[in-house]
Amino acid sequence: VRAEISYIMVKPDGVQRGLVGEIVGRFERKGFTLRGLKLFTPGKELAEEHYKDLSQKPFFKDLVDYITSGPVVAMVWEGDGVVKSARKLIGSTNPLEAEPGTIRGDLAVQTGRNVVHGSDSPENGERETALWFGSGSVEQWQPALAPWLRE
Ligand code: DAT
Ligand code: MG
Repeated sequence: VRAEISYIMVKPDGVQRGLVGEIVGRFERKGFTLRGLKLFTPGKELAEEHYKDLSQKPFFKDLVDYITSGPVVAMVWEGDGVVKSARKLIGSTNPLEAEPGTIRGDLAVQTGRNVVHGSDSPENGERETALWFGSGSVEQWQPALAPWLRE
């Protein structure tokens, strides 16, 4: 079976606020495997495709403007159950409702500036990875620590 992957992104506010290391570190320390990482400013077309399920929402334009407002750090993380676990590490969409200890709970105050994205299903993990990295373009490697993380 194919390894589960999640598309995780530090949004422009997270990059501007110098939170990249903090956020990457949380996924590293948890024990997931980094498969891809790049910094760049996404275009409107990419942002709209990424958030296409929300295209009818009143906040869609603001959301696309925000995501395209500066560089993001696009990442792919792999691991058993990574999609659901990453959502837990990230916390609720509204940072004021996110539990302390989560990224949004610790580092953000507003839904429109919630510093990080995480895929909501394994299917979307694949879809978003293909969208942001191109299919087949993420690295495949075996961390030397793997036997110390999984029996
Ligand atoms: P999540 O990012 O937790 O998966 P989502 O997929 O429902 O949340 O929405 C994507 C992003 O859209 C979210 O991170 C911030 C923005 N957003 C969602 N609901 C919003 C709202 N009610 N008002 C403003 N922005 C919203
Ligand atoms: Mg979502």
